[in-house]
Amino acid sequence: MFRSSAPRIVPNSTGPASGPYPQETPTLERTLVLLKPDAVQRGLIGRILSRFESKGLKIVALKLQTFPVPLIKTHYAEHKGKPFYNDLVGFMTSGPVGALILEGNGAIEITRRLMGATSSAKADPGTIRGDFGMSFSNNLVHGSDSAVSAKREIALFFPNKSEINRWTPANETWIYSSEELPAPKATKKKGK
Ligand code: IDP
Ligand code: MG
Repeated sequence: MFRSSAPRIVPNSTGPASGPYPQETPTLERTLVLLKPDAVQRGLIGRILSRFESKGLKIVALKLQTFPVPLIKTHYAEHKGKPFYNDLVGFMTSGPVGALILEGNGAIEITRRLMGATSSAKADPGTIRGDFGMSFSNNLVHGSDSAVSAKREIALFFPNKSEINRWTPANETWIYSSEELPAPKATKKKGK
């Protein structure tokens, strides 16, 4: 069957399960990921992106930039006043940061699990922080922690919608079963 290249974000089914999938398939989500300055300086961009790509998460936006202090302060506003806040802002503005948006069913929680615990020293082996880091603060990656955070952070780092791509990976029908495939975007009829 022909599938549009433009997926839509759909809510979970709340009705009774008609098969093994509807209640288990998480919502199609987008999440913001930052490859922190330590990941860039240590030449780990490729290996970290590879973790997300290999999992089946789709990169829909990607850029490398040294972000301004006010933007990083806004991003980490929840930590304002904590002892590590100033160092965190200094660290995050010390050089280029990779910013990307990942899309996939359940992308927010899956990304956090791939990243591992905040302290790289304590993060499980097999996670990005657990495999590549030793530090609490220099912990390589950021990932949105909820749907509300993801929406806010995506708007902050990708205010220009033209930077966000709608595309269908050639292997998508192998990553998901037919029941789990992100639904194609409904085509608007003229005059409606
Ligand atoms: P998260 O990145 O796992 O969501 P948060 O608690 O939101 O962790 O903290 C944001 C970032 O602030 C962390 O990723 C880390 O870089 C830094 N950070 C958090 N707690 C500490 C601390 O106690 N000491 C130093 N840096 C910290
Ligand atoms: Mg956090």
